[in-house]
Amino acid sequence: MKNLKFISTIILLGFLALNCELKNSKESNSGALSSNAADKVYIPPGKYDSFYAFISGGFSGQLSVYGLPSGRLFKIIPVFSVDAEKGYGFNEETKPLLNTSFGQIPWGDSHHPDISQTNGELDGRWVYINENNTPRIAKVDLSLFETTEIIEIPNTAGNHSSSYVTENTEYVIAGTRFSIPVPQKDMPIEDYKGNFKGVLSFLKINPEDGQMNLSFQIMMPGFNYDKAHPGRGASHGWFFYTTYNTEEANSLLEVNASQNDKDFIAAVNWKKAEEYIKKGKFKTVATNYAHNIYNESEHTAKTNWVKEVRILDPLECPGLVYFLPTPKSPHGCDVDPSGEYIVGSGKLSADVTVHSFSKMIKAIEEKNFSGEAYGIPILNFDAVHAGSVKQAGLGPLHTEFDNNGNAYTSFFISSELVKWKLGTWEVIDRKPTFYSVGHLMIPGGNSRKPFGKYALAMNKITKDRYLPTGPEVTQSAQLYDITGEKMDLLLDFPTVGEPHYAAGIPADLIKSKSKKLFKIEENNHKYAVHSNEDVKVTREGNSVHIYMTTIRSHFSPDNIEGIKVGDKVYFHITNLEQDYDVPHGVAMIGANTSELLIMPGQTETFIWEPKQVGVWPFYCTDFCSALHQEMQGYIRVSPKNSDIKLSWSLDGE
Ligand code: K7E
Ligand code: CUA
Repeated sequence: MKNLKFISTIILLGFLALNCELKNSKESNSGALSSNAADKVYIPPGKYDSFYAFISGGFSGQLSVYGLPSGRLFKIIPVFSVDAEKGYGFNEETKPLLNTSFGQIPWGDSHHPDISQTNGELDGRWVYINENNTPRIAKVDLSLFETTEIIEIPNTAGNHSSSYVTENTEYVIAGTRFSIPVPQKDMPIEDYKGNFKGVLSFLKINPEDGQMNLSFQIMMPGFNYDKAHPGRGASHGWFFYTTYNTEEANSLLEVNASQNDKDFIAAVNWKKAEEYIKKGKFKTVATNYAHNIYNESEHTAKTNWVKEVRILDPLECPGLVYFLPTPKSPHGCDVDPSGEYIVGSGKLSADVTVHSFSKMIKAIEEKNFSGEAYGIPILNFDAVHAGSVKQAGLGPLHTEFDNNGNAYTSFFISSELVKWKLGTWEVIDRKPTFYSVGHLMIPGGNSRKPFGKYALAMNKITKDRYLPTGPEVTQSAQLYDITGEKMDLLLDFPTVGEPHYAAGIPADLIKSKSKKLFKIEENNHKYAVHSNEDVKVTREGNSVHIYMTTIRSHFSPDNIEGIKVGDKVYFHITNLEQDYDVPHGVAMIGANTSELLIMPGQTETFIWEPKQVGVWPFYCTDFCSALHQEMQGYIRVSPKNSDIKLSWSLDGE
């Protein structure tokens, strides 16, 4: 019966959603653009946008960089997926970044970028982003706009409640969406309940270089930990996580994990966790995970294998974790700029539930509990509940905040953004999205100081919005002006992959720090060549190392002989240019890898294994000068048993 009732609710929600979409598209196919919308997003040629937006690629595994308000795409930063355009994951230098305990993984699912903070404000140094499928977190350096570190998260699966930073970037957190046996073992799936665990991870950040180190984990009950946000201001020192499947179902979750009227927001006191760690209240557990770090001076990444992790058990650490009852399979878990309000968006509820941090502290002091789950106290709902936004829409997912005490919630099913007031919970405005919005983003929205101005809705479905492109169509983002009482739709643009969260920041906070080139004298790559005098080709057995340089518009050397079938030929190429925006590329016929795209002052390597006798060309792939088409060379490949000596030349020298 219960199930039937649930299924009919779902069908009804689906029907309403369809209705809303139809209504939306009838209302106005342009999305009711106000007449001066074009002015507000038009950036004249040669002028800069005022914001950067870092938009996750979801199943593309990457992070794309857009300008706002124009919606212009500047760069796709490869993070968890290989990218042949840039040689990422193909060249020898970046391959180790994709190492995991499962081997080298060429793809990932990236969801939540978050920019580092100082005193609760964005400082624009690094972006952290999670990988959901093979649990990892990456650090992107915002002086390079490149991935410089990826750490694997052990004992977890579906790293979704991740990767948000605390207000002084003390920690970046990770959390498991799927509970699993910890440590992994062979056991019946039907024994899930009580035996599977959900592990939350705290990565300590080095304030100098942003480097992550897995400091400790917390062993939680076997729920699904969906989203998370840090406390700030008064609630700094806490982290909040939505949970669903508190039923601990292991099959047909769409029904079986939707039975409980309320799931929980888990409140974790990480300052208390630090005390317990100091007191030695942890267990050291054997593990094995990859920690991959890119060294900027060596232009090369290296993998460290870590063998241990410290785990805290809430049962032995009183005061570490509390549960706040929250209806109904909540997804988003968002904290307002003051740190007082914790917003839980029940996917299957029409209301948005808001908890109060100060009430939570009082309830803890008064031991105002309604029960416990696996020894973790459940706080009384009425004792922590601040208020609810009533009947605000269907399928609330995520909430962001402006700098005027307003909140903005995305509603997936009813396809809209809803603006409401913190404290009074009244709805102020609603605007349709086209269609089925997931996350939304306000620059600085996850900080003490949001910049307001714009909200960016990221939509899952575009259907009739663009020219059709076969069965697969683009996802989209929509930009709203939020400076007035009512939101104003300004712009609609396609995204790369499926965007989940995005992070926005005023351009002024990072643009002057953006690096222009690598100084050649600081290049400590093992195979770097600092001038054309030092180029050479060496042989060790059947490995041949070519120390090659590029400068407009030639390779040095450009003719090489004495290579044999069965050799393993390493092209180590140093770009000697010391000018901004002069990369050179290189591609070798028949190489089973991508091109290299080498920035000024940088060294990169690919491997070519010649299989056929002959004379084979290589060339520059980046149109670097008027004589780019002249930038080429030949390699002579002789039979395996040939005694032709290794030689190389440029212009016969
Ligand atoms: Cu809602 Cu992965 Cu943050 Cu997508 S998640 S929408
Ligand atoms: Cu170098 Cu084209």
